[in-house]
Amino acid sequence: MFSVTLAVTAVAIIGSLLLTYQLTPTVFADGATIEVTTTDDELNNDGDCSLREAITSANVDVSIDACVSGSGDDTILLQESVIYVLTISDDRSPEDDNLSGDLDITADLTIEGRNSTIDGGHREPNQVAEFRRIIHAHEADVVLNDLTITGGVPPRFGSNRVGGGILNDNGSLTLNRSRVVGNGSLSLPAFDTAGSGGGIASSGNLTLNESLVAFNTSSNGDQPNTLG
Ligand SMILES: [Ca+2]
Ligand SMILES: [Ca+2]
Ligand SMILES: [Ca+2]
Ligand SMILES: [Ca+2]
Repeated sequence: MFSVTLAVTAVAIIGSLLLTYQLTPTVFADGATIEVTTTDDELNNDGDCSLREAITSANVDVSIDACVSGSGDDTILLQESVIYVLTISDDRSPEDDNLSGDLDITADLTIEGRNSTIDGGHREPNQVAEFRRIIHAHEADVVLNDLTITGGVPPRFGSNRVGGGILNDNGSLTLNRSRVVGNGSLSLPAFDTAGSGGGIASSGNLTLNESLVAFNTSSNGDQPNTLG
């Protein structure tokens, strides 16, 4: 009698496990689509989703402000044909946590630009821009589609003083139908700036499809692993 009860109980437990397994959907981290809803450069909690907030959501797979939480290899969807002007400066203390200055991408990410522009505000060759590089990719696979990167200059301080528009730091960067124009990498002796890679500096894989890297300024001439 005891053994029969045990067997019945064991079957019931296994049946319960099977039922639980079948009813619980398997969740794969196959990427979220994070929709940007404001052109403001901000990292706050005012009920919208800025580009900077979306990138942090994708980097760490949590929900920032009203952004959808990232989940693995994410896609950020920009608004169509608008300009995102970066305004949070890190002029004197460049950082890599996407808190200020350049937009730091630390996980695999696609940005659907929808013909929009990210603008760092840098205009004249000799202007010491208050705002810095546009995109800093850290050992990540990054794909930029239908996006324009303009008005960026590298930080004047810190170790990565190259790449005015984009710095691809040991990752894989692909540009499709995108433009990197009007960025600058200046030689500023007082600040010991390297001054190369006006458009893009890349220490990883770089692929350009139907894309333009032009009209960028570099006072240091062409250097290895730099474009524009
Ligand atoms: Ca916000
Ligand atoms: Ca992610
Ligand atoms: Ca950075
Ligand atoms: Ca930054």
